Amino acid sequence: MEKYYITTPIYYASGTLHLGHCYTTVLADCVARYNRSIGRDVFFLTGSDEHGLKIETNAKAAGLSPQGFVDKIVDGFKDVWRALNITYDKFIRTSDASHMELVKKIFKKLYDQGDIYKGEYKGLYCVPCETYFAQSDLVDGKCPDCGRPVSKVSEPCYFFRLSKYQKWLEEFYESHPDFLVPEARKNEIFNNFIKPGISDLCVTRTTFDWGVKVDFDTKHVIYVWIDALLNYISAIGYGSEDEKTFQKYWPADIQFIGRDITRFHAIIWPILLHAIGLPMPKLLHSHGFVTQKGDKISKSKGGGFDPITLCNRYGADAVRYWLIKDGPIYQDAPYTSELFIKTINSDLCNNLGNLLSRTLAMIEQNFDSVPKADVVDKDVDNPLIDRINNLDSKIREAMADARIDLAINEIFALVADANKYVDVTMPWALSKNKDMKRLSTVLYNLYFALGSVAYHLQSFLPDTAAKMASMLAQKDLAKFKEYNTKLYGAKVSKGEALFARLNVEDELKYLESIDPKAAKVEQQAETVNLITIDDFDKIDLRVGQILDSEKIEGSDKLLKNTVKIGDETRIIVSGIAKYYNPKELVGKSCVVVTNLKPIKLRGVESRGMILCASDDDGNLKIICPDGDIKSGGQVN
Ligand code: ME8
Repeated sequence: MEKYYITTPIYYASGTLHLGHCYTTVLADCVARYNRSIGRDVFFLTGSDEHGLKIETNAKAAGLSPQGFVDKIVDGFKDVWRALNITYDKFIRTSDASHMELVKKIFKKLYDQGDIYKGEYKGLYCVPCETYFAQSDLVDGKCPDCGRPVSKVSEPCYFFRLSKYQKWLEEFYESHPDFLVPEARKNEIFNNFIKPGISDLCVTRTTFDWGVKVDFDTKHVIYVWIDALLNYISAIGYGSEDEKTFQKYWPADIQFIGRDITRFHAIIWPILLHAIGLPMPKLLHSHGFVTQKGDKISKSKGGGFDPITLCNRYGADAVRYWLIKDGPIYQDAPYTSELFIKTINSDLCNNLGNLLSRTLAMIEQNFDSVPKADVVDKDVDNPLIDRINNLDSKIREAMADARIDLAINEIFALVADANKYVDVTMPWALSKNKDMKRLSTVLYNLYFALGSVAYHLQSFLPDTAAKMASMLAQKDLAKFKEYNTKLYGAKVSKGEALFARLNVEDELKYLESIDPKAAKVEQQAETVNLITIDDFDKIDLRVGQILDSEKIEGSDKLLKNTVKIGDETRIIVSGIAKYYNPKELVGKSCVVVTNLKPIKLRGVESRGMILCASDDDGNLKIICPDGDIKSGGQVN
């Protein structure tokens, strides 16, 4: 049996999970279920990341020991996964003794082989992100990832000699162009973080206690990211007495991660594995964020509805469906309660639920049981039958690239075709006209189409598939894999609606009442970006021409540009060095905010701002007028 090893990130046990967190795990669960359904021997891993200063601090604030604190949080994680029907095979905790043993062992091995060395770390650290930054990484002096202040730290520490593996990593990416998807994110990582040179990484801390200690120098706690990344191999027994599971499942076939943790997985992780002589995972799948108000949903920024509350009220499948259909497979995707409720109503309740109940009602009203197909109208029937028969290969194709979004859309394309088939064949008219022979065929085909939908939904919406199986009176949904005319005679039962129709207004009120903080963030989403024309008029935008541009010494981000705006020439510093070679900019037109307060960056006074456009895939371009406009021209 072919093995298939799937991992999610291990979630920080510093607080509860929100809807954004659920995205990764729901994706992974769909992939796990799908691969089991095609006969693979799946190992699906998730878990919790339990060490670090943030957890130590949160535990203290809660009046608990760190272990007592994470135990409670982890129980909550498991409740969320239960509510969402997540079928993980193992839940790894970084506080597991076997995991901690392996982290120590690998650290020692790397030290012994010269990959880890002792030095002095001086720099900046963001506690919530557990990440060190160089001054040039900061945005407005704050953490580039979470926007919070960073702390200055100076301490003896051990460094991981990542720089030694620079050439190897470059060659690895060049020879494995499909290692990291989406491609745009891979290019961003490669061009902006690998190519310019990888620095050695400080991999221990001495300022807190809660973590895995370096066993030959116990003042030092191992950096949480080294600790955390190793979960993917400790969980399957690497380095233990019995490595059978590891031997069977490593390398991972797919590792799901969010875009904020891609750098760690795309640089440190491969180097770590290579340094200890292990093969690389086959695929890193990096998704975007579920956003609210244009921002990543995060507890610290205002919440996100509690996944268990949503599952209890709307069913796990409603939440799963919304996440996989409209979620951020590659690009960020916004969540609003309205979108959520409307999607349930239109796709699940109307398109699927109504089709099912109407079909079953017509079978019950006109026949004892599912009728045998009789009179065929090839022109009308065959497109539906073809869609049923092609579905398996279309889903296989989508799932080979982990495109869970495309797979679910294929299933709902069959639902849409079946609804069209109802419109064209008009079974209620056939019944009225007593054309029972044609009606038999039409209802049989609709029955089969619904069976096919249920069969394929098993990997994505398991509760719905099970309910449908019972209503269709077929225990073994695999019978619907390929169209045939043998499944007549089943005693269907219409039962309750698959998905209750929701009153949008009532539900929005309900959601607001249970989570006012999250609802407030959503409401702001609608109004916060609106400014008046007077606000806009305050900004003086002009066309400028870049006369010269050069790198600012000591910064890998900043360019010092000399810009002509009408009769005036100004120096404007912009953080675009990673996207433009200075020479490329000379002569270009651009749009400048001219009335911005001057600011000193790396000792250079910057007067104004050059406007740029960027996207989630890491592209950035300066904005230019579409044709010749003299410098100094107004932009409005
Ligand atoms: O990063 N939308 O843990 P974590 C989509 N412990 N995904 C989101 C999200 C959102 N709004 N917010 C978070 C960690 N995520 C580390 C991982 S792995 C060796 C260590 C995703 O709990 C995020 O991108 O902060 C990440 O993939 C996962 O949730 C866990 O985040």
